[in-house]
Amino acid sequence: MTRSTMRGITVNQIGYPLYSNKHAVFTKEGTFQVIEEGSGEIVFTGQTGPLKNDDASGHMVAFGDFSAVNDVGRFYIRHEMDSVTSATFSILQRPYTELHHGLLKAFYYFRCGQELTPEFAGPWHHSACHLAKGFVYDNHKQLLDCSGGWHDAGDYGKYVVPGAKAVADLLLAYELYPSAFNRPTPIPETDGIIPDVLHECRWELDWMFKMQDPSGGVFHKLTTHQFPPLSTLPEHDLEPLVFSPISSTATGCFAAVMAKAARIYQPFDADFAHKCKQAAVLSWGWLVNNPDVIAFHNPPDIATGDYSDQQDIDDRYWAACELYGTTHDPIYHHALLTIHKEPFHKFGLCWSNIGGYGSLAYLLSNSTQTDLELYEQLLSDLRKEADYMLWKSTTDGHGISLLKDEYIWGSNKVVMNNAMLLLIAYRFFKDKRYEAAALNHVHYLLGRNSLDLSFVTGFGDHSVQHPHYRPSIADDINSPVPGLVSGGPNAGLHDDISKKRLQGLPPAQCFIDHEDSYATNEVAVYWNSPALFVLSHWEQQQ
Ligand code: G3I
Ligand code: 9MR
Ligand code: ZN
Repeated sequence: MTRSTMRGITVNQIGYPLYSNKHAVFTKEGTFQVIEEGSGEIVFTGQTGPLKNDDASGHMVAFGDFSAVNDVGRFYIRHEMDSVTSATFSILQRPYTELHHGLLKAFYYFRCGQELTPEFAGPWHHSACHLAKGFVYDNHKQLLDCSGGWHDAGDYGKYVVPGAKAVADLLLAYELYPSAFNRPTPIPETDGIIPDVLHECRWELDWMFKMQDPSGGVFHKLTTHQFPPLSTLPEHDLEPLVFSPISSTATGCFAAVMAKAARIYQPFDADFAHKCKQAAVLSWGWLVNNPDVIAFHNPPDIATGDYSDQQDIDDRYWAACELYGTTHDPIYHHALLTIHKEPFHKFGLCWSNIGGYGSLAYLLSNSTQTDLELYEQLLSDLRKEADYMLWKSTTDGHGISLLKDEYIWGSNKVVMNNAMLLLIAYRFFKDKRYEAAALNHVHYLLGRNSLDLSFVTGFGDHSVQHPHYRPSIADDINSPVPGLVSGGPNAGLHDDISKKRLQGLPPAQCFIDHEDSYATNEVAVYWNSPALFVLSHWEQQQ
């Protein structure tokens, strides 16, 4: 069973960079034309390639190459045998500027504990939420400040592990592409001195400090007992807030991201950088004193997201690598060399498998104590990983690195994480094929997919309208908050409406733009963050 696409021609609905490879995806072979929107002038006529079966979507698809069009403007595409035209798109030197701002601004909308004012939030303003103190689960008498940070997603929970991933992506984006952040976003802290992306991350880091116990252990999450009803505005969610127990995954990620932040903020605010470093060192001490996995499982009376993970070796590795990069202390070098010998995925960029950030910290560090053998090993592993993604991308009908069975919960995050890895490989090996493959992942996210849908709210002429995002469900504004990356197709059919409406569809079609579909159409900070990293590559000033 297949569902037909909205249009038989899909494109990146935002646009294509000048002089890049430009392809549309067709469901019919034949002659096509690229037409300038304003004048109606045909600027290019081409032939599609041959149709081939796209396993993931169940469609027959053909690429149509219009790379030769290098005029700046706004265009659409028409197939000779069809009256239906594609979405419109731009060709520009830097087509993603607004989108890049939107993806960063989304983090402002995710903020907790602060009034979002009309000046910065437009119609989506709301008063400050979740200001009450939280109870420590294991010690109900203890009440602690827990305000600030970002809501995780469509729910209002705040979880350390995914929060750390999101901050890491943003800090990495700034570290590798600083010039992409030259223009203000703007947010309340915009001062023209510290880049807004660092202001935004600090909002989350300041909250994270509150999640650290004096022992150095870090509480896994801060949530209510249950998810609030869908129609709840953030400031109306007044149920008690609970610090769930400490986990070794949260503690590892906390130590890692704090150590990374210490390096990044050093030139701007040495006191803050020092505070981050101290916090990281304290948590490392806890990890050393607690060598066994302290995995998190929801206590019986707590039903919010669990981010449960039986393995903490990747989190410990990331922590050791970042602490080494920041302090150059051989203790951490010894620790990371030891941990590296264990079998785990060295380039995972997902909350459940996060060791990749450790490997990247090591590869990007200029430290003189670098172990050459490990460095070479990591480089060769990075190349293998990128080559595998490249291979998958060349076999896929839409040019992305997802096999049929990789359309899981949050598949768009996998798409963006993979694009991120390809771009990092491009940085080391200067192989243009990696950069081109990463750009195909961007095209997929923004509409060149079998649903003809841009997965970023507010961006593209056919974009997600009904995300599983409580503020937008509960408000009376038609448009969703803009700049949010939807989870994307999930063949697991993990929610009722997916089970009902998507049964039997090919994996890439298992998506429904409905507010009830948390398993396909929720939004989350750590889905926005790799997208922001990836788009930063095309936003940098050459
Ligand atoms: O990794 C396996 C894969 O090997 C297997 O083939 C596939 C088959 O379904 O499953 C994959 O695991 C999935 C995992 O996500 C991948 O990260 C699980 O089935 C799936 O249940 C799990 O979903 C997680 C979901 O919470 C439910 O626990 C998502 O990753 C995670 O992003 C999501 O996070 C939620 C928070 O709990 C609450 N806040 C919102 C947030 C986003 O929806
Ligand atoms: O809204 C919740 C979303 O943020 C989570 O990702 C999801 C999975 O844990 O759960 C959602 O909440 C639903 C709950 O799990 C089951 N009852 C309906 C809730 C709202 O649709
Ligand atoms: Zn809040």
